[in-house]
Amino acid sequence: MSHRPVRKLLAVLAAATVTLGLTTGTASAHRVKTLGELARQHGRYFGSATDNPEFSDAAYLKILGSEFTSITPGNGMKWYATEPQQGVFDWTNGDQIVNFARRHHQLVRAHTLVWHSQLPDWLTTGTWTAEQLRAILKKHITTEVRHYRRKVYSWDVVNEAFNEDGTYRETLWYNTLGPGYIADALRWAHEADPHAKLYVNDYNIEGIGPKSDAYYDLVKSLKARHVPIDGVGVQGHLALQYGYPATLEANLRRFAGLRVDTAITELDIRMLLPADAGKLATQATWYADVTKACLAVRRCVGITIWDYTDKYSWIPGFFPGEGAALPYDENLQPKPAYDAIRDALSS
Ligand code: 9MR
Repeated sequence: MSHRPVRKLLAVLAAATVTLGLTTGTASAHRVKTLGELARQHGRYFGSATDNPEFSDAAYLKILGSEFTSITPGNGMKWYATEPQQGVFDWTNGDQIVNFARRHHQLVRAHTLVWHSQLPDWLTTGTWTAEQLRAILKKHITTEVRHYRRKVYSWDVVNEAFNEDGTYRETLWYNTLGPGYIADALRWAHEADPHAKLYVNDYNIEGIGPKSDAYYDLVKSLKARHVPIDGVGVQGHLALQYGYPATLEANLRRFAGLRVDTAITELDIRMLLPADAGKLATQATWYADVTKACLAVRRCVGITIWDYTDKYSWIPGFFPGEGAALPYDENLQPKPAYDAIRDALSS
């Protein structure tokens, strides 16, 4: 489905929603528009990550299914989940999320094929020659991308390939295969689903700096060699205490100049706890500013928040003493950030 631009795909999905009566006649005219609907007016999606354990929470699912026009599995499509034993594939978690998205006429941003983290033990404890590892990587990519062929809008093909200083991160992939693993992965993914938009994705590349420069150079070189690359995913794990990335818009724009899409793929804005009205107000401004930066750049196709509620955020588990990072609180109530995003999408 995804050979069409995101603008057209969103229109097709919206038409399906109306045809199936999922929005109700007169009520819909007066109903407040969702984040997804507001973003669609700009030809963008507004999405959320989700995770399989959350599927037992009916109140959570109601908002997930109605407010957003795109879904990303936070963990369900990672290597440890999809190929837990060599050559044995398990689609249970990924399929649950893709099926939910289909029922709710949402795009799927699929995440992720090649990463150094959340790999199965058989892969990290084995000793592999370059030839063996290359075959393992090709088989994994080909099998997973084929399984989700025509069901997902895009793939984060390679995740977090660079260090902060712009040098290659020394992962299993880089150390064994050299930097060529990135182009290989993109080519194999393209062969397996020629319509999926293929991304590289990373954190701390919101602003212009050595790490985003490395992506700029990478994309330029991939394009020059006709390697299939469609987009750069800017994760957007921000923290109030580290300041707002003021060059975000300029950064998104320079990638558009390389003829690739961009997307904000894992947005959350954490703070030192406890939260207070002042911090929540600053957070709201930041959410609005990120939204406006994306809307200002034609090739920024959408925004995904890294789950939508503080109830299921990864932050408190990874950064003790920090949290309150998402637009809905732990009781699934909208925070000031939610209204700020709405305002930014409404103007
Ligand atoms: O949200 C994911 C969380 O549930 C996992 O425990 C964590 C393990 O590293 O990964 C989280 O998602 C990460 C994403 O896949 C890549 N970018 C950073 C995200 C936060 O760690």
